[in-house]
Amino acid sequence: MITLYSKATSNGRKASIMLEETGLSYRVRAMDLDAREQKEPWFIALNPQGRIPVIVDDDGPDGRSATVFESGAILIYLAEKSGRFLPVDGRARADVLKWLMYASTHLTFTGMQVHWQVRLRDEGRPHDLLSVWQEENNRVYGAFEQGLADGRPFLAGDAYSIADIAAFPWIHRWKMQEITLEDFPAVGAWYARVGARDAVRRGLDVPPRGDAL
Ligand SMILES: N[C@@H](CCC(=O)N[C@@H](CS)C(=O)NCC(=O)O)C(=O)O
Repeated sequence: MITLYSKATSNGRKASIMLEETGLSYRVRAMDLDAREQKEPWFIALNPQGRIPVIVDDDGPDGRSATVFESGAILIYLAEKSGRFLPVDGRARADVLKWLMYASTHLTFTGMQVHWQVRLRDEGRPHDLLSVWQEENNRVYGAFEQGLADGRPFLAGDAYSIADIAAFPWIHRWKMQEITLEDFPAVGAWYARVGARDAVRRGLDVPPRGDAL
């Protein structure tokens, strides 16, 4: 059995969408980030950086329990465990990994900066870097637009992959990021295509969040 320690945030949702997509059996331990459960010693023992998501797989690759943190690493681990959404070799694997890394680094980091700056603004606190990060975020959306502009249905080509799962939860927050989605038509079409998947819709609400965001 896999235990997912998470909250339905953009990073947490990468893991929950993947678990829903693969059909692997899992249970959820909802984390109260406001109560700072993620900084308690028992959780730091699972992830030294004290952040969600984390999975613990009782049935790891060598038959022993395996703990995995970092959402991108979780996606690769679950892809290899299930044999789905990551080609085993060659060009197809390289195409998935390059977009997975781009989504896991630039998109994720830039999205987090915008999120924090918006939060500061909404709390009436200084948010001097909001426009800087929003500009960078637009640049990142531009890279996704360029990648999808040849009409491919998914980031790595014809097949849905963990690259799409890594990117979707952050692009799902485009309104909060104050992105004009019409400026990125290929991204908009991709977003609708991925968002229509049943497993994606289910995974967005794990653990139950109670709103559509
Ligand atoms: N690079 C990490 C980022 C994880 C992350 O920032 N998680 C956030 C929620 S989206 C978190 O746990 N925040 C609580 C905290 O920083 O204390 C990943 O991709 O898993």
